[in-house]
Amino acid sequence: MHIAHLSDLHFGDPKTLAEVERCTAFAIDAVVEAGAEVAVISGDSTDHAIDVHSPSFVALARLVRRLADHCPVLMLQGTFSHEPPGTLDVFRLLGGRFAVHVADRIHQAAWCGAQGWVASDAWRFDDVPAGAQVLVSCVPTVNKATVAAAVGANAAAEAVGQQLAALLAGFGEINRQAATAGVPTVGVSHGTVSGCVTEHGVPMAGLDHEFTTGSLFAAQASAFMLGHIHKHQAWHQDGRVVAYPGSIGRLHYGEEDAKGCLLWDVSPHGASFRFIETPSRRMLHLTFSGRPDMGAIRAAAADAAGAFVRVRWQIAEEERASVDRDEIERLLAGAAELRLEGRVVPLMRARSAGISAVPALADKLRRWAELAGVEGEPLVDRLGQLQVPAEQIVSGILRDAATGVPSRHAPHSSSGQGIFSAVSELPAVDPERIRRPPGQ
Ligand SMILES: [Mn+2]
Repeated sequence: MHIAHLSDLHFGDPKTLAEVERCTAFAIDAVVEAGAEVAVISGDSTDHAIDVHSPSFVALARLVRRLADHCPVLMLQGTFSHEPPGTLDVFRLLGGRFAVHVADRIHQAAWCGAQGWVASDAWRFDDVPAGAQVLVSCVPTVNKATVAAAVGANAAAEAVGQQLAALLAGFGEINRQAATAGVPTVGVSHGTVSGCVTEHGVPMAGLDHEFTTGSLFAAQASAFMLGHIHKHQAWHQDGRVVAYPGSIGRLHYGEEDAKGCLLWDVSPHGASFRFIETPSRRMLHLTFSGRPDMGAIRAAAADAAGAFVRVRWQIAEEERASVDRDEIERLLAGAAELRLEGRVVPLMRARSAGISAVPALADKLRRWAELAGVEGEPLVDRLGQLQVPAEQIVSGILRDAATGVPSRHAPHSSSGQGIFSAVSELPAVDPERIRRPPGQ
């Protein structure tokens, strides 16, 4: 049986509507063309709660309807923050040549041709329904809060994994029965497989994820169709396959891989799939650890036409003015979107190498001045003046004020001048530097 598998459509954000609509429409055209017999959307059809009058909602409904006019559709509940519970209810009413089955509880569903979708009352069927053409075990997003209420917040994540493993293994028997009867078996869920890699290349290790590949394969379904992780990836075992198609469109900078959907070929004893790439937008990110390299930007400009481009740089405070934003904008004028993200590193971040090895405070100051490129001796002189007892400084100031004649009241001053005259000689100092001394 040929089954189309789309996931993580994320309709809702007006800024990405054009992207997700174009990619979803392309994917549906492709799977219709390829003769998909059933379609599965494995969660996160929406990005957040959306109003029914929003263009995103209408676009999604129109596309799901188009799919339902071609073949039976199964929509699974995804992450609650993306798809608030109840979001999918309306799709049951959508109509179309074939029914849309909404899977928002743990159960099994079978596509039975003329009888349409048949769902189990309990978490599984006792027997494979008569006329079943495919048996689908549905495990929508698990509400960790419910589990936490039962076992405590600290244990909730691991408990979810353990309970899901027991549940999945529980589907094994009926799936074996179906296979024996010649019915293809499918699992559909939304969550993280321990050891998978996110769209940003981060491996998801640890035990606090919903699934392991072992627990998924234990369900004995020929194909396990997953959603949640936006990077396409798959695992194989004895002809059985677990896979994420990844998100249908490119939603964020840094997502390098091709985007698309899967067209599965599922038999009672095994599965394979073909990845169908969608025309996701090109996103180009240029990152510089210092000043933007105009040569590199010029070289990238040829490729930037029509792409979404982000240029990031990191620059010291005093070099801030040396970045020619206008020139960057001019070079990348052909981009569909241009984001310039300059990060100014405050002076306070500068480390003074070797300063900790110098014992005397005056020498530390000299070393700092040397590294910071400022003249140090006048500062060392003032430091000496500040190191006398405060009373002595105050009485000196009061004496000066009374006589109107500055006197030498700072005994360590090598310049032989008083505080007032010394201060008047100080170079203009950026108040920021006074408030945020180096090393803090
Ligand atoms: Mn998602």
